[in-house]
Amino acid sequence: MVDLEALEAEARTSLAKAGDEASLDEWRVAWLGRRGRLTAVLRGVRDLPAEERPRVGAGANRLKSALEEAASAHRGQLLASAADAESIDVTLPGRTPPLGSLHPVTLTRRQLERTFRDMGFDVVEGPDVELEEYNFDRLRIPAGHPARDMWDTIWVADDSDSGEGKPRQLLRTHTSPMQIRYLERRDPPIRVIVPGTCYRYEATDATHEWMLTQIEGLVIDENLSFAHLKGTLEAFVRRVFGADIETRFRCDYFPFVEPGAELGVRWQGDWLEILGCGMVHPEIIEDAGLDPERYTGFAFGMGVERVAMLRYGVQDIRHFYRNDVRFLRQFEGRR
Ligand code: FA5
Repeated sequence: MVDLEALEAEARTSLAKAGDEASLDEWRVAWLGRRGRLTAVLRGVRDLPAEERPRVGAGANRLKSALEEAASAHRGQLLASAADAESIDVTLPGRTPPLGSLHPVTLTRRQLERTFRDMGFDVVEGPDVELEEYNFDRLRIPAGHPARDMWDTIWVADDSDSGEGKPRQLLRTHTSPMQIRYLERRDPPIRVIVPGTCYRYEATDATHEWMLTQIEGLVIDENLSFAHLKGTLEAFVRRVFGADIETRFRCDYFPFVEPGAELGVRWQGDWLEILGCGMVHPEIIEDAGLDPERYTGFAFGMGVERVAMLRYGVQDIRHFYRNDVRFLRQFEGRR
């Protein structure tokens, strides 16, 4: 005697346990396959006594279709829950990944560049690794000149055998060599700034770093006087720091300008020197192939970290390149 009801209960219990497609396939083989349990029952019908055959045959056939239906419903459920697990819930709020932000010196450099552009200056860049000739000699600072002490230099070693007698290279100590390079290529009127990194072999303190950013300015034209220098720089400083900023010009010495000056701004009850400047020396104008009687001009070199200190109230210049994210994060979202 075959107990079709017990068989069905067993088949359904084991179907419910099939958690993925592979176990569903195994179940199908075990129950409905060629050697499956139900297939065996159907095959055995012909060996039953004649009066039993109709009941068992019809019942087993019904059970077969019922199990096939149950298996395909179960398969549908498995597919649906797999799709759920992979799907994206578009109703969830978006999350911004951590993106990083611009460095305060970059922010300041960009603001200064924008302001100079608005005032009609072009912007060019020059090499960090420079020839001694441009960094010093052609700026009227020959070897042995005491003014070389103003810029403690990081030299680029040439270890090759042919190094002897070759032009010496260094990491530029200021952006002024670009005055010479620009004058080699361009004719007046000239109104240009040169932002860039400079390097000095010097001890650091709260206002001095060994790596610094400068913005060089060069203006050459007919009939320019010290009044143009002063007017341009004061207008610039007011644009950057506001009309109330207190400034002062003081005499300073740089071999490539005559006269030379420094510009300081009021900072924490004291003065902070932000740039050196002066009228371009007539010999430099002459070396560029121009008539110094006709052309005059002025130049300046501004310290970008110093301006950033004023702008953001940073007490110590050494914070800028320490790479402490707690310091850098304070500038997130600034422009
Ligand atoms: C010069 O470098 C001249 N080339 C500037 C110049 C250009 C004068 C054109 C005349 C004509 P000085 O060494 O003073 O000058 O540097 C210029 C500015 O760079 C300073 O006013 C200061 O703001 C900044 N600076 C200089 N040294 C450092 C330093 N170690 N760390 C941070 N900023 C510095």
